[in-house]
Amino acid sequence: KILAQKEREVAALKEQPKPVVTARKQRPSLLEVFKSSTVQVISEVKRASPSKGIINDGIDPVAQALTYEAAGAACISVLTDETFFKGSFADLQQVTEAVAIPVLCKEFVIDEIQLDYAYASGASVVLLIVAALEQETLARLFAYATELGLDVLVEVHNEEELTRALAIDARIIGVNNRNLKTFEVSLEHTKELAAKFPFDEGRVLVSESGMKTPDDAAFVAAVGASAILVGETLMRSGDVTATLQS
Ligand code: IGP
Repeated sequence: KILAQKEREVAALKEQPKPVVTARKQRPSLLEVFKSSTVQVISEVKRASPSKGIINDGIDPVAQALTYEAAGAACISVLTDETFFKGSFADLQQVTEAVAIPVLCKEFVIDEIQLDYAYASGASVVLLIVAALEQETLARLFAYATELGLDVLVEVHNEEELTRALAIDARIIGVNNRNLKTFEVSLEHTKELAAKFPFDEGRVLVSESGMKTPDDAAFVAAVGASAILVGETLMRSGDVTATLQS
């Protein structure tokens, strides 16, 4: 359903004039940031999701992002999908203007035009979901994002997808603990794929979704994750700074 919606959005974006790129800030590269010995946090601005409905649509994305940054987040992730996640490229633009750390455009990318919008909105990182793309398209979008100077987080959920991510030489690979088809969540996915992960090649593993407690973070860090991607737990927290720092 999401991908069908994306096809329509891409067709509409192609009718528009190309987005204007204004001055872009220099931001640290994710690989640089992830060299730290402590587990890094990619903190997400996420108002809603298909699996959870409304999570928190009362917050101001900029205020939330500034809190994340001040609390020590390594990167801010901003959902830009409107239909299913209540995000927007306007949210992304406002957040990139407000913070200095890397910003990830969280989108279901199926076409270069969406990468143009991510770039024009000031993002320094984009997501490519292996499960959503044919291998040839994945390779083409990865090359295009890299050409733009963007970092690419390549998302996988099983061993076959990990093999496909390695085939395009992805260096930053996210294991989504949530199955996007069934919404089932288990941190065991990170553990299983970490066992097959070529850490020795300088690639970094990001554990995505379902992180609720410091123990969860410690569990994935212990199997080799350099970073975790956290949305819901931070969006629902009454004390975002304390939750992030725990
Ligand atoms: C965050 P959570 O369970 O902490 O809210 O998950 C993030 O991993 C999740 O939003 C996500 C996602 C995605 C959303 C991971 N991959 C792809 C949309 C598309």
